[in-house]
Amino acid sequence: GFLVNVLNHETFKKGECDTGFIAEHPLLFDIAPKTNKELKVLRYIGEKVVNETQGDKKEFDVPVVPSVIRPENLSGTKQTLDNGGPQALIEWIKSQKKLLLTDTTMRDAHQSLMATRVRTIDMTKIAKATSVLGKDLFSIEMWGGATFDVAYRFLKESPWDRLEELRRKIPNVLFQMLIRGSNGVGYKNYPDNVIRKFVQESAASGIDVFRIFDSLNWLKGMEISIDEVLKSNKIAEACICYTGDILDTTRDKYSLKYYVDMAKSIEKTGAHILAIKDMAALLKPYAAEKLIKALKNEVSMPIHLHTHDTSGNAVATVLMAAEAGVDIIDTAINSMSGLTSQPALNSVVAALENTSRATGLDLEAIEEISQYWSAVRPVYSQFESELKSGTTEVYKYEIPGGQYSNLKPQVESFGLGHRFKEVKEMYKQVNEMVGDIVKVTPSSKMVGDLAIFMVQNDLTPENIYEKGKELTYPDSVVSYFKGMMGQPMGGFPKKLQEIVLKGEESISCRPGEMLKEENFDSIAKHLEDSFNIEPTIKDILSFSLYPKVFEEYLKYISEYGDLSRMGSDVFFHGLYEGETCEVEIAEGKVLIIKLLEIGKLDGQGNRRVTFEVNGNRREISIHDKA
Ligand code: 3PY
Ligand code: ZN
Repeated sequence: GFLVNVLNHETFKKGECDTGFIAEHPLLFDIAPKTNKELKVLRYIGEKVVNETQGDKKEFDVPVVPSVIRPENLSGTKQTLDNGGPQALIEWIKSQKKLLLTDTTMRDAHQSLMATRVRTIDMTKIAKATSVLGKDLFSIEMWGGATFDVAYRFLKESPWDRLEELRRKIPNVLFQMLIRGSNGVGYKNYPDNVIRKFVQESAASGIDVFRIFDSLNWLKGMEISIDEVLKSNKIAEACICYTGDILDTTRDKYSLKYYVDMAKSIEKTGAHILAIKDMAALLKPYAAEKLIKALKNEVSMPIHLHTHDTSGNAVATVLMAAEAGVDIIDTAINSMSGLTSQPALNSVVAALENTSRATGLDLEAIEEISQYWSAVRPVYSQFESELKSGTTEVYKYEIPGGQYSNLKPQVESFGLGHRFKEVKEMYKQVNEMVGDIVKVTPSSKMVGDLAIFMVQNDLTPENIYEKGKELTYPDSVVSYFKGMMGQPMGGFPKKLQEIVLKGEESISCRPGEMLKEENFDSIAKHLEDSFNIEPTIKDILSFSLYPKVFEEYLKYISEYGDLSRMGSDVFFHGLYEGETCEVEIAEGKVLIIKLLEIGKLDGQGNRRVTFEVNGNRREISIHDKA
């Protein structure tokens, strides 16, 4: 199989060869990949087509990146913060009549719509255009929450590289991240020195606004993060997580007074901005008006509202909040908005044009960004939920947007797909059993885990105290009842706590006071010894947060290389026979790869996969796992 090599040879093309040509060029017969990097890329694509797609792939439109010219010294909210510090930014926010907008497309939108799978390359392609066409945004939420571990776990790329690359390409708009207080970007409490170092490194790498929350609205769980953000001279945005319904007077645990009191406590911490984090889309339009009005009267910090559109009511909620004087609103670019994602950015801009709260964003400009994302989205369709329209079911179940798109696959992984409705009903009942709590990562995961466990073991809120006595509960449930997620408002239900803990003690202090400091030097040594790398502090932090996930990532890239510059259609869907793609294997070094043939199964259970790489024929053998 050297014909392609012959046909593409420069000498052959020029017609300067005679009968000695083939004999004089032994390399023509060489069909093994030339470099290690090339081999790794071909092996990745080979594995994908042999063991996943069998070469079946539909055509995807190429997303059009709007061409823009960035004016010199384009300055925005980032410069207001960098030049004047947090106080200058806060004064600036307070002096604005317009409704300020955050664009969550690169974080919560895809976390809530497609299981957090959007890859860095799809963000960096549109980054420069976003910096110009979206220059009047207040901030871009593009980091934190689940994006950190998913980047390593499923996308095999470094979240730190994403942050730094986007920062280089968007120098003018504030970058915002979501941090789960003492749970960092993880699902459990971490030692204080991990949280502090993580905040420092995130700030140094480009994060300006830290949205900090505690999954039980327990202020102590946010203390360390707030303190470290203040020390870093960045913006501390502390959250009230919204749950229940302040319009429903029969549910009085989470009343207007509860939220106002919490806001006042937050103000005392020195945090700069107050966020209302409506992670489950429970804040109805008239409740938003009531809440924002009350908070505006009681605290002087700017207020930033975060909500989801699961019910279909979110734009109405945004407009009512705007009427009531909210300062900043979270929205997502239209083609990435709605349903479990944020309310539609472009629609809010349009709705407020020619009103006193007009946003100052250019509708035509952001429409171009929307078209880009609408072409990106189909590549990720396998990660989308089946939800096709808004549902008022959320008001009943109180399942957060990010969890909504993940719960179904999680339930299916337990073989309980056919009992999904039961699990959702149980989610509601479990919430009552564990004390009617705020549900957001990781407390929401705990409620979900227990709901699945109950359905799996045929437990009910009535029979659990007998039937569930001897059972071992999921880790998250044990951790919650031990106090390792913090303290829920109103305390733990004692009877349930006893059967879960089986005599083990629970704590009432801040978990960070009990956890041993992480030893960064010994992690560095471990990484050096085991993976032959010179670990950076970012590597050390990633290991501290997710030891197993980070190690698996390192192993993966040593086997397949850094695939972050491979197009997402190829990364997820491989190639079809005859298709050509370009993969950048290093800055400026591009391989033009064509899949020629997926060969027949041989006696060893392997298939020969034939490519053309930069005009040369290449063959590799891939084991067929089927
Ligand atoms: C997260 O913690 O990732 C969330 O988005 C919670 O709403
Ligand atoms: Zn959210």
